[in-house]
Amino acid sequence: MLSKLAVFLYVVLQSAEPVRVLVTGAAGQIAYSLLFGIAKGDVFGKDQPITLILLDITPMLPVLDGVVMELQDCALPLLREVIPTDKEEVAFKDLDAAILVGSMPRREGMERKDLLKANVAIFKSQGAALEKYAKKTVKVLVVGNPANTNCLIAAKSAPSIPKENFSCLTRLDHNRARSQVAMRCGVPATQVKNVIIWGNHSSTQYPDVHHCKVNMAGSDLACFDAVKDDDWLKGAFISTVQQRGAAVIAARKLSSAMSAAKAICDHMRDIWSGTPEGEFVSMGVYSSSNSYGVAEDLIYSFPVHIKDKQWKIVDGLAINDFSRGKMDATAAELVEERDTAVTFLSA
Ligand SMILES: NC(=O)c1ccc[n+]([C@@H]2O[C@H](COP(=O)([O-])OP(=O)(O)OC[C@H]3O[C@@H](n4cnc5c(N)ncnc54)[C@H](O)[C@@H]3O)[C@@H](O)[C@H]2O)c1
Ligand SMILES: *[C@@H]1O[C@H](CO)[C@@H](O)[C@H](O)[C@H]1NC(C)=O
Ligand SMILES: CC(=O)N[C@H]1CO[C@H](CO)[C@@H](O)[C@@H]1O
Repeated sequence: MLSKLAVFLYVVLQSAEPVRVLVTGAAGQIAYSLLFGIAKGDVFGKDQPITLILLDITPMLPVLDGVVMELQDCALPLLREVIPTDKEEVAFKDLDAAILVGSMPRREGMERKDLLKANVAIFKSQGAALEKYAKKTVKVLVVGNPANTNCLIAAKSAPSIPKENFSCLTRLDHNRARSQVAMRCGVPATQVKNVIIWGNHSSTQYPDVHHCKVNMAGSDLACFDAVKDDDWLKGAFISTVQQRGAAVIAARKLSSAMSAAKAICDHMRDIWSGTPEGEFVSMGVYSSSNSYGVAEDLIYSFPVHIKDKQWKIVDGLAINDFSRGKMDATAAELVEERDTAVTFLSA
């Protein structure tokens, strides 16, 4: 009886303890949509209090103050504290989750190599700050581009945090693929499951529907049987998903922000609470065991199941020649980018 009471009290007190969540690039446009989603409980649960830590660069501190005011003005029940800062030692302290959105953007005339070098410097420093200040159980999600390689650099710079605790965002691409199929079939996106994004978050990514199921009129159909247009699935569908980011920029004159924020919430929520039985999602994760013949020591987007805050690559999916070529091409791009990035890491 007494011990049951103790367990009950322990659970109540535990859940009253806020999770400490960092968002970097917090004065930017993705963060503007993202922070509200997190603060209202979409990610860590409807009963979980939150302390939000907002990191941006020094010139953005005045903007960050405006973001803090708006968060306060939302009068949200779960938001216990908001801490704006430009200092890594404040930002990374005792973190439960870190969402790294800020990165160096491409400027007019900037060489690709120089851009990569600037990002390696940022993610090396933030990785070292995770190592030094965050909890060892911290879950790190990298969004800032080049997301896969930035994530790898952060993980390498935080050797005492398990590499499995680092992931990068390809959920936006995953959601785009899911929605394209759903619209084609005239069903809600929730009736489409198990699309896969393989590889880099770039136009070489491979949106794969060979294992995707569409629920129509009460039964699960293979995607190819539901869509009944193989040419579209092997052609325009793939290029639409690959080019979607560019299409949004062309139309909006700004990059995807609302949909990116939604995808970040989906990704971190699934890490926290798991994926439904029989379903998988796409995440950029550390490739360590040659799964699906992908080179080791990359952050590569795979299909994963998540349970008890652990992800596992879904294994045993059949890969045909069409898929193989596309999976290898996006891996080759990441190998090349990694090999350049690590030369900057040791510099
Ligand atoms: N992986 C994905 O699916 C995906 C999707 C959309 C956007 N992105 C990427 O997300 C990033 C953010 O996009 P956005 O639209 O919010 O950009 P944004 O320019 O509106 O905001 C970025 C913010 O990051 C800040 N920042 C820059 N360097 C920083 C540093 N070292 N520490 C902390 N903050 C820093 C900037 O000051 C700015 O406030 C971009 O790199 C974008 O390419 C990734
Ligand atoms: C991988 O994808 C990122 C994000 O779109 C991009 O910035 C990077 O250039 C890509 N890598 C290569 C080597 O093309
Ligand atoms: C997502 C994930 O793999 N989380 C792991 C992070 O590291 C701790 C150990 O420090 C594990 O217990 C988590 O499962």
